Amino acid sequence: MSLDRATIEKLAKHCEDAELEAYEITKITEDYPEMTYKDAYDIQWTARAAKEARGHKIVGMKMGLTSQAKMKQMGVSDPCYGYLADYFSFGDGSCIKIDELIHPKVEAEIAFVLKSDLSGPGCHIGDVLAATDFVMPAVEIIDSRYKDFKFDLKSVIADNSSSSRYVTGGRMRDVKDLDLKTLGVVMEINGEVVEVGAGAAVLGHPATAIAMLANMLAERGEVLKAGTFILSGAITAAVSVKKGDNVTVKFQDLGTLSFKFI
Ligand code: 0L1
Ligand code: MG
Repeated sequence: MSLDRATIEKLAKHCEDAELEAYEITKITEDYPEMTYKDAYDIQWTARAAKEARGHKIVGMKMGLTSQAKMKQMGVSDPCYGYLADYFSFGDGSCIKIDELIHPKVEAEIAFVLKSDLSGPGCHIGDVLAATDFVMPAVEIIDSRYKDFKFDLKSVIADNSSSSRYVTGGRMRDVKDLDLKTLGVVMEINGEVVEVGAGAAVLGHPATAIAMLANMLAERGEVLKAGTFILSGAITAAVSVKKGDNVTVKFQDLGTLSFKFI
């Protein structure tokens, strides 16, 4: 049974207040076990509309839980998506205020920027590669609002799939010149290698995650417009960070990006 509109709005505010004021909440399915996947996305889209109504711009999308290892760890069988708001976005060399976040973790990702619209159903990796203007390095900073990062898939979807900040840098490249499946990544924190990975960690190929996003959005009648920036999902495991940490990620063929938590 679906939640009513008033409850969807109440829960959207509940999750968004926790994001804006950086405090933990318990997973919402504990109080609303009857919540459906559609309710979860309705909550996410309602919080997104609230940000836009306050003058924020939605600057992109993200796919989450895209690695088999992470899906297994969380006991879920499907990835999820979220939106990226203007104030989530940081450039290479930035300082990110950790006190605005709860328990952030960093994960290396490949970002796609589209040159033509992409829509489902039936969207596949070939459609994605043909519609991609360029790819570039990114690091996502995830920050589940749920206590101890403990959640289920519906709760995490309602919480905008843990989106909080992201950093872009390095070099933009044409996908024709790269093998995104074998593209390697080395993540260092304070000069120490903490994670390594390759693009295939993302559903076998990062473009698969973009196709999946187009197909999931089609269920709501939504299309990925030309120019959309999309984080395709984590290549590395997510690593917890603390104040003062310097994060550097080296991407094969795409350059390096660095930033600091202050
Ligand atoms: O971007 C991600 O893969 C994270 C999605 C949400 C799950 C989490 O917070 O770990
Ligand atoms: Mg991510």
